[in-house]
Parts: sequence; structure tokens; C-alpha cells
Amino acid sequence: MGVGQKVDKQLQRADLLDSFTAGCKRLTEALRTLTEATQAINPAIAETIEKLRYEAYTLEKDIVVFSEPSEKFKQVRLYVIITSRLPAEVISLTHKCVEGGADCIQLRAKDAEDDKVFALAAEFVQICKAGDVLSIINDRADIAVASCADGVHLGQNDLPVEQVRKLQLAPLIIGKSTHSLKELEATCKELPTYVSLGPVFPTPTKPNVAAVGLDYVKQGLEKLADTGIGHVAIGGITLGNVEEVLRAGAKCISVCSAVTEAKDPAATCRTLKEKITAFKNSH
Ligand code: TZP
Ligand code: MG
Repeated sequence: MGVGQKVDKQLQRADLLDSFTAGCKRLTEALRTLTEATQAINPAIAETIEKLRYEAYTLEKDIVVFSEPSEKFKQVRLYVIITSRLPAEVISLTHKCVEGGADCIQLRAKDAEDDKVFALAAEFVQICKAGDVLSIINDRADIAVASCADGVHLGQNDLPVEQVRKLQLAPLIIGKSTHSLKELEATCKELPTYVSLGPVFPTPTKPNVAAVGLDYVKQGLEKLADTGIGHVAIGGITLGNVEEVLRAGAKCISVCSAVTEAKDPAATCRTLKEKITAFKNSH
């Protein structure tokens, strides 16, 4: 093959994942060729190479399962949680958050019956997909999988991350709440896609959980550095205090009531997003 000659698509990989998958394909094809070539000469070596080929397949699958959700979540700056049992309200708010530029929306429909939550989740996911916004289902991995959501958000007492990973049909974003450094340390070992750090400020949305303050955000981010695990700062964040949270180092801001109880949820999303972007551009 001439040096200047282009191999089909070699120079046009869509993204890192695409390049990675192409590289893995070459690796496994090369290992297959080596197995075939060594078979007649040394069957024991051929068998070892064949085992390596299977290990390469497993490694490829594991890397995709971990990296694809992380890559998707890396883009998230504004993450809105919609807490409501009223389907019409959930749907209307979802449209408004998409319109306002939320990067990720979580459906937190506590205490409703499964069939109702599923129907709502399915519609919610479709709206998010149409708007190119990530969709996350709170608590319920089964409903996240069934509704083809991008991910699930788990509390400390929900299914362990590892068990949720076994349920996925496609790589899922898996988030988990943390409220202290001790919880964060244990949660990091489970390798979720992201963790939530909070409640930063007191919040009526989680009235029984004490606020942990900006110090927890700072310390949590130090712990997360170089782990590849993403984060959201959460709890009592509003248009009035979001900059304090950004100054503490948070890159991703999660809000519930600041948007869902705003007079104009879309405009509030837009202003929050502008504040996050302006802060990012000036630092
Ligand atoms: N986890 C920690 S605080 C919180 C959750 C789900 C609620 C966030 O809601 P708000 O209304 O933005 O304070
Ligand atoms: Mg939960």
C-alpha cells in the first residue's frame, strides 16, 4: 500500500469510540490470522492466541460499557430534576427544560404505580431524545432500561451499581447520590458514571437531609480528580447562588425547584446555562 494512499475511512473516524472499535476489530482479526498461521506448527501456541482473542473481545466490551456513558455525561453542565406525580406537568416541564437548554433531565416520579411511571418515562425519554438531551430515571433501573433512557440515578439504598450494570441492554449512565466523604469513598469503588454531591444548601425538596455545604463539594471534587467519575453539585442551588457553587469547582449543576417552581422554567434554564457558560469562559 502506497504511503500517500488512504485506507477506506482510516482518516475519517467519527470519534474516539469509533477509532477504538476499529482498532479492536483489527486486533481481533490479527489474532485470528495468527491462530490460523500457528495452528499447523504449534497447536498449544495457537490455543493461547485464541484465548487472547476472546480476552480482547471481553476487554473491548468492558471498555465500551464504562467509557460510552462517561463520554456522554462529560458534556453535561445543566442537569434538571423533574419531581412530580402529575404526568401532564412532567411532560410540559420536560418540553420547557429542553427548550431552555438543559443538557440532562431526570425524571423523579416517586411513589407512583409502576405502569404509570413506565408510561410517563417512555414519553419523557422520547421528548428528551428528540431534543438531544440526556434522559435519566430516578431509582428504577428496570424502568430506565424498559424506557430506553440514557441512564439511571441511584440513591444509597437502591440497587448496587454493579447489579444495575448487569441489567443494562446498552451502556447506561449510572449516577449515585452521596452526602459525605465516607459515602463518596465507598461509592467510587462501585465505578458509577457520576456521583451527586449534596445537598449543598438546605432544600425543601429533600427536607430530611442536612445540607453539607460547599466544603463537601470542594473535598468531593478533590477525591474525584483523576478517577474518571463525573459529578453534579445538588441541593438548594438557585440563580442567586449558582456562581458560589461554580467557584467551589463544580462543573455540572443540578437543580430541581429552582426550575420546576419558576414562573418561566425555560427562561430559568437559559439563565442558569448562561451563568455556567460565562463562568467557564472566564476561568
Ligand atoms: N439530592 C440531594 S438534594 C436533592 C436531591 C435529589 C434535591 C435537589 O432539589 P432542589 O430543589 O434543587 O434543592
Ligand atoms: Mg433513590
